[in-house]
Amino acid sequence: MNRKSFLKLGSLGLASFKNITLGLSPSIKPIVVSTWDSGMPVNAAAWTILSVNGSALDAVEAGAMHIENEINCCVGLGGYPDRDGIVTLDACIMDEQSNCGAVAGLEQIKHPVSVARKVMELTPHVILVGDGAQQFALENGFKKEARVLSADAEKAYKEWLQKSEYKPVINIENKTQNGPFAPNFFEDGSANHDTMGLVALDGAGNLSGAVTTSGMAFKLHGRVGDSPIIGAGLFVDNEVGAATSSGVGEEVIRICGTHLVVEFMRQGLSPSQACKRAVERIVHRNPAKAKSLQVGFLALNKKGEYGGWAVQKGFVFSVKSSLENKIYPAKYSL
Ligand code: SD4
Repeated sequence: MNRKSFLKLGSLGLASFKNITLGLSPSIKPIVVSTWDSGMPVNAAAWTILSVNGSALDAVEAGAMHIENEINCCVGLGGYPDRDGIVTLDACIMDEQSNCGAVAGLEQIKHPVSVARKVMELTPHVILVGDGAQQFALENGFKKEARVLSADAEKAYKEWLQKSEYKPVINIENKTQNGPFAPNFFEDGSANHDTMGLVALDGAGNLSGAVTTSGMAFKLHGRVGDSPIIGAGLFVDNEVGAATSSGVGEEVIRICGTHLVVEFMRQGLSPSQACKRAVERIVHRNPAKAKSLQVGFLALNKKGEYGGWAVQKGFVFSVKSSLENKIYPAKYSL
């Protein structure tokens, strides 16, 4: 190591130390942040690419694919079905040049995030839905998987069918656990989140993001949430930062949530303050309703600083860089 790079490393370390003592996230690259504690293995998959100078785009796709592979997880084909017992998947991806692609209501395809990337790279469009998305996937070499529910999903669906109560409440860890509708909980009380959103900053200083989900459990067939919608579930602006969301997608769509977070960062707010302001927009619109819903935002800026904020207690996010590999609880408004 020559003197110049040693000094650079020293000042970086010092800046990080200063930030940590001030309670701010350190400024560093590469870095990947993702929603929930299930983001830890996702970040590890993304890190295999970021740590060898790979692109943020490849890293976020690898991270999302990792969790889509987990058949007993909540996100991909192992996720909970819609009201009719069919698993439909939503995903999107966005790169540093504002290229983006998405799929919604995709059935029987294991890696919706990769189909979304193909939509971005091979078509002049941004979103493909339903049968058209599946047709496009098959034409591009993706395999059609059998239509089977994972053991967890089948059990939960059978239980839900007993009442067939259409009362989607998601991600409120402290409130739904004993409530009438708690699709995100296993018997042992552990959470089963159905969305993975991740954003990354690579060594070259470029940002990208991806989201993949089976959507809200037992949703109406055809319902699309925020996750595949650019500006709602994911937004990347390479000059400013990137953001992703989890929670009740309808609330995020109504305020163009992640676009709003990025715009707040553009105005100079830190990632966590930007997320807070977007959450406040949801709460302010309807404070009574906000008490019974959860939305969490997670943001990363161009400097590698990150932060999250949620409507309620319970939203956590995972961070991986050369400085740390950790899960953080997000602060919350209510
Ligand atoms: C949706 N935002 O479909 C997703 C659900 C989610 O963890 O985030 N679940 O509305």
